[in-house]
Amino acid sequence: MTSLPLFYSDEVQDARATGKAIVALESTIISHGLPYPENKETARSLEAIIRAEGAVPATIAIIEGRLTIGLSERELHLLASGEVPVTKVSRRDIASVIAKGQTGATTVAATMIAAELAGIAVFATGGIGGVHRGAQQSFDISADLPELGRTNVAVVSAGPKAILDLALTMEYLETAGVPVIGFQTDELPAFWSRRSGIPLIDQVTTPEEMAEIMKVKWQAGLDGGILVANPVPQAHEIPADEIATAIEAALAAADAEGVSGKDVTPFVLSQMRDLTNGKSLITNQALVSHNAKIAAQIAVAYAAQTKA
Ligand code: PSU
Ligand code: MN
Repeated sequence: MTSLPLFYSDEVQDARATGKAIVALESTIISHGLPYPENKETARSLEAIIRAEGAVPATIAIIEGRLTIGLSERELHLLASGEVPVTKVSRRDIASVIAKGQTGATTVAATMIAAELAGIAVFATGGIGGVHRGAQQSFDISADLPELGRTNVAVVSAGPKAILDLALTMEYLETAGVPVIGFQTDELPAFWSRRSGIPLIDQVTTPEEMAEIMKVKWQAGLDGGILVANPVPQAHEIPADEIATAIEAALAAADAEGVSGKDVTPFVLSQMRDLTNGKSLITNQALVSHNAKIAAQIAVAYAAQTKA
């Protein structure tokens, strides 16, 4: 058993006590993925979407050294506004940020760790990190991937971010034993786009089917996460050929400025907003909202199927 202390909001604490479905939300997307004030509005609206489906949202972050599950208005503002320095926290950074009493926003990897500790089985995000283009040289592979290989949480996302090498990301996930399951799709979605050209061999059409796979996997002791691949709704998608030029320009800018390490993803996402005149931001918000909705439905189904 771990002794890493968790600090719950009243709403999440109550949901735990009564066995209600809970959906984890990450906070890097708030602090480093979206601009202020859209980030704060998106964070609150994701929580509302989850409640409307009959589940309870648990946004996760490290607030002044406390690993916090469910954020207050003040805590959310702290992360969104940039009034205090907010560290981007992946698995590597958790211990240090807690030990120093700092405030940090959790990535997919760090949010998965906290969610598993809190007994939360479903987590909604935008797009996971993955194998970067040119990783053969740079070695840039997101810590989200090994985490999916070891931590028991189902992550609902619109695929890996399209700035990545999607084919190599799929190879990594296969090696790590991570099921990648299309939610009502037979193709890997590519974040802003519904299609990537990469077929998925595994798919479900309902939240109940998804919950059944989670149950079988974890009851069998097959540890590790599940990637639920949920495409952005048609009305908000930017087709792959339309966004390809912007992606290449954004990656070239990162290269030219020598951006590396954990700064790459936030830098490229903000370049994308400028290069698409804000269109990528609207799509990003739409896809996260849709993921939150499907994640809540899966969490409700999973809670019903695993009730003692
Ligand atoms: N999804 C989004 N926007 C984001 C992210 C995901 O729509 O900003 C964040 C997640 O927190 C993810 C992180 O874990 O980007 C990946 O960062 P890196 O490539 O450095 O591992
Ligand atoms: Mn990286």
